[in-house]
Amino acid sequence: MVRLEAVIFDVDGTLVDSERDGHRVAFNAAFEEAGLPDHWDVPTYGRLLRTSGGDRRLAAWFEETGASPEDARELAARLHRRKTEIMRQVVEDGRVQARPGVVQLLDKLDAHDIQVHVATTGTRAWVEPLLARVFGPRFQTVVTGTEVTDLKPSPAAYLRVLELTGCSPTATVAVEDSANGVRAALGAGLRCVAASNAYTRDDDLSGAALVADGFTDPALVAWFHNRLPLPTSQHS
Ligand code: XBP
Ligand code: MG
Repeated sequence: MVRLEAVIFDVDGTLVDSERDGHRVAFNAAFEEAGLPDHWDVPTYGRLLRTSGGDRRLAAWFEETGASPEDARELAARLHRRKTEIMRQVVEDGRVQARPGVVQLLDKLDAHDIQVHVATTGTRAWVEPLLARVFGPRFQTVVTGTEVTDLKPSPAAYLRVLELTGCSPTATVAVEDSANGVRAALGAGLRCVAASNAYTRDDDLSGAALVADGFTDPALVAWFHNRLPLPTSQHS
């Protein structure tokens, strides 16, 4: 079995439960502030999550509800700027938390000197403060949707992490929550462990090496445990 050297984590829905009570709330606040009648309830937002990236999600919504492509793009860009500011505040207020079991996994990886990196399609302006607040300075490389123009399911963010770190794809695993994320990881030549959540329970995650219910799922804990390097004392 190949031993692990690095793990690359997705953020939204994977490291943190950020969609329903974080991004969705920020989008709705931006609609309200702009005097728009739009409002995304929990199931509607679940459907819209199939489009990666907040500004693209907004543009798809405005087109779907009758705007021309040009108007939809312009309105989406404006609203997304404000949504990003609101999301920063949501993060600062401590309203986005780590998923149960994530910190324990990160501690275990750290204890075995496994590198941890991030590949997300979210915007750097809220990703950085979120990672700092919830996890501290653990992640060595962070690639966001601000640096890569092709969002998941494109493998671009993962390829960029591999390029920046020089990690070998065969000794690296991605951790994702969604169909778009699993496709992105596989497209970069990585194995992927999927930790689904309430929004992605019915996604097609079948390309993943393991599909778990979350980070406390014994199957996920065992999967990582079995691939950790032996403690230094047992090497000799
Ligand atoms: C997550 C996203 C993100 C967030 C919103 O996808 O699509 O766009 O929903 O963040 P993944 P922004 O978990 O696959 O990276 O509004 O900053 O885009
Ligand atoms: Mg995700």
